[in-house]
Amino acid sequence: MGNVTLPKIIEGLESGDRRLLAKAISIVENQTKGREELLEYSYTHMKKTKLILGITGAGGSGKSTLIDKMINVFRAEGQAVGVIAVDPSSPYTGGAVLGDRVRMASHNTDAGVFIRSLGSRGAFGGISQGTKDVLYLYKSFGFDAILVESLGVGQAETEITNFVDITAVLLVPGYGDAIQMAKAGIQEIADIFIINKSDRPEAELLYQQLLATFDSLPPDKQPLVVKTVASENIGITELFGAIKTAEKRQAPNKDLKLKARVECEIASRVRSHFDSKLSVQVTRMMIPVLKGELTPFQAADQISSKISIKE
Ligand SMILES: Nc1nc2c(ncn2[C@@H]2O[C@H](COP(=O)(O)OP(=O)(O)O)[C@@H](O)[C@H]2O)c(=O)[nH]1
Ligand SMILES: [Mg+2]
Repeated sequence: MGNVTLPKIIEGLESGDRRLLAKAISIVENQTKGREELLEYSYTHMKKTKLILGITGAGGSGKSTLIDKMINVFRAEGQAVGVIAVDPSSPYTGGAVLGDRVRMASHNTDAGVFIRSLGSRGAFGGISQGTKDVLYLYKSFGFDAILVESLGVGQAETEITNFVDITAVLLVPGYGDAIQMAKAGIQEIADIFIINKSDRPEAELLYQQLLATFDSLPPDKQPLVVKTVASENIGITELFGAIKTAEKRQAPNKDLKLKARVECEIASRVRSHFDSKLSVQVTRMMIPVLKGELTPFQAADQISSKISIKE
C-alpha cells in the first residue's frame, strides 16, 4: 500500500476504488508528495453531486447520530454517500473518531457509504484547508450525496457555507445559549436549524423562541426550523423536506456562491503560503524591536518590502 503510484491512485478515483480514495485522502491531508497533482485532478474531474450538506453543531449535539439516520434514507434510494467528519481532537486522541465510527457503524460494511474523520488542523473550529481538499476528492469520486459534519459554531464556521450547498446547524434544547447562538451571526450561515434531542421537555420552547427570533425577517429569508430526535429516527423525513425547500431557495444564488467559493479558495491558499514564511520573518524581527533598535512599524515595513507582489 505504501508504494502505490500516483497514476494508480488517480485511476482508482476514476474507477471508484475506495481503498485508493483513502490513500488519496491521506496524501492530501498529510500534505505529502502528490497532493498538488491530486488536487489538480480532482478539481478538473468533479462529478455531479446531488447534495452537499454541511451539518454543524457543538460536540454531543447528535450530528453523527443524525447523519447515520440520513444515510439510511440515501441508501434506500440507492445513492452513494460520502461523509467527512471534521473533529479537531480526532487523530490525536482517537476518542472522537471512535465515537463517530461507532455512531455510524451500521454502514461499515456498505460499499455505498464512505466515512472519513479528519482533524481540523490549523483552522480554529472552522473548515480547514484539509477538509476543502478532501471535499474535492469526494467530488471527483462521484458520490451522490456528501455530508460534512463539523464541530463548533461561531464566526469561523461561516466559511463552510461557501463549500456546501446547504448548511444545517444543530441546536439542543436546554442549552442556555441556543437562542444566543442563533442570533449571533449563525443566522447568516444556517439554511436550516435542527432542534435535535427534541425528546427533551424544553424543545417546544426553543422552537417557539427560534420562530419568534426570525419573525421580523421576510418569509423566504427565515431559516427553516426542524425538530428531530436523531437517536429515535424521528423528524428525518421533515429534515429532508426542509433540505428540498432550502435547495429551491438557494437556486438563484448559485453563481454568487460559486464566486464566493473561488475567491475564498484562491485567497486562503495564498494566505497560508505566505503565513508560514511570514511567521519566521516576524519572529526574527521581534528581536530588534524588543531591543529598541526598531519600532514595530519599521519592522513591518521591512518585512513588507521583502514580500513583493508584481502587479
Ligand atoms: N436523548 C437524545 N439523545 C440523542 C439524540 N441524538 C443523539 N443523541 C445522543 O447524544 C450523544 C451524542 O451523539 P453524537 O451523534 O455522537 O453527537 P455529535 O458529537 O454531535 O456527533 C449520543 O449518546 C447519542 O445517542 C436525541 O435526539 N435525543
Ligand atoms: Mg460526531
